Amino acid sequence: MQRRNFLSFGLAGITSQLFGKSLDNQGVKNNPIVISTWEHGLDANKAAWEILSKNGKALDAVEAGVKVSEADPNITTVGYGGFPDRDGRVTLDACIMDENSNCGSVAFLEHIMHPISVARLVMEKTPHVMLVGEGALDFALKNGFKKENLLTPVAEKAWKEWLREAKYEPVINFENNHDTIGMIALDANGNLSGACTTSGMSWKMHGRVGDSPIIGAGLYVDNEVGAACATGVGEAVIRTVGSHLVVELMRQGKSPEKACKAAVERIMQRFKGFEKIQVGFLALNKKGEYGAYCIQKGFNYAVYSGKVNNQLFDGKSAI
Ligand code: SD4
Repeated sequence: MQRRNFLSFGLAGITSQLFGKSLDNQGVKNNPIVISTWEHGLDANKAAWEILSKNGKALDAVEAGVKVSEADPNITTVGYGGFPDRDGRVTLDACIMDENSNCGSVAFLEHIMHPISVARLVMEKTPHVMLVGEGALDFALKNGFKKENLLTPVAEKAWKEWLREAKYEPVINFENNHDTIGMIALDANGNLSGACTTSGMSWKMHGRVGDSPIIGAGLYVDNEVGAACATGVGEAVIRTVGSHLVVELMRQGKSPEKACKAAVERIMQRFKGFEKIQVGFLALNKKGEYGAYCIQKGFNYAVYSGKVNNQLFDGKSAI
């Protein structure tokens, strides 16, 4: 008897090693996948896939993935190198959510290269979901994060140029205004997690917070159904609690793309002047199906899975 048990466990172990799949979590087996917004999602996906392809957790994958964008000074819309607000201050928003509906968020955070990791710590170490401004900074510093200058010479120059006219007019798909990274992953155990991080709209008012750190707006994960994230003008996304809406529409049976489309249409019904703004949603369901939809042409997203080798796709658009 004991020998038979030993043999069957041994075989299960060998099979799982061979096929690279985990057999825990009640035997659920899945093909991992990670998807993320915009072209810089390609580099971010690579870091996430490193973890997912070794049967790592979706939560660890999304954190590691978006950290790549946060640390890249050439991405002027996320983390280090992000364009500042109209007072020349780089203020960051980020949130993270796991398969158990645990979530953490930071907003209006300055001087910290990896707001997503602070958001994760808020989730794991505090009784709260969201910390903002100085409170978030104090919390980060007490937990070993370093205070850094995130305003790069390029961002400072762009800000000084903007100051000459000081006109606040977000430009559709202009990379400085619409390049938040939202990332969603499904791991080998069939668990979903997501992360979203941004420096927000360039030249925003000091203190402005967008949708990206708001659970339900910039990101939402429901491990029963799927997950969604948003990019574009946060004011429009918050008004419709966009990512939560997408997940609820998937719960009602819509495919990821159809759910994103319906959420975009809701914004277009409610938001006067939608012709002048971009909003894009990206979604993944529990089966690993994904899709996107946006108001304007020009939104793309990156997919990495066992079947898709880190490719960029165009989101369908309403206009
Ligand atoms: C915001 N949604 O702060 C963010 C901006 C963005 O791609 O998505 N940029 O409103």
